[in-house]
Amino acid sequence: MALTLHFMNLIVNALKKDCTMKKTIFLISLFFLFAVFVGPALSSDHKKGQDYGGHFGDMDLDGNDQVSWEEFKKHFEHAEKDVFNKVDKDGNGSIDHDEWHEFKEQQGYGHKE
Ligand SMILES: [Ca+2]
Ligand SMILES: [Ca+2]
Repeated sequence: MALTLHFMNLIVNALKKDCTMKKTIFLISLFFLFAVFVGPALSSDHKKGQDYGGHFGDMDLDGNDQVSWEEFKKHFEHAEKDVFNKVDKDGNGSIDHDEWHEFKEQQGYGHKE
């Protein structure tokens, strides 16, 4: 991570220079704050707060083997139409089994237990 390296460089430079202990401690604290709060946020940003995992059958409320946007919205609290359209590869307005499993594989959900 470029930002992490940047902070490490700051600390190293601070140590090299005739800088006070206070400044060094400040920079190290900053680094830890960054690692604890910003790091996890950056590494999980591809999910954008909504975890699109789940079983097809759980989403298909009326059991017609198609998940409509209405059903998708009910299943995912923060569902985005963009994501739905992306999953609906053939653009017929609903997600079928194949489209859903293809999407999950792309997102890496296929390897989760
Ligand atoms: Ca349905
Ligand atoms: Ca479709």
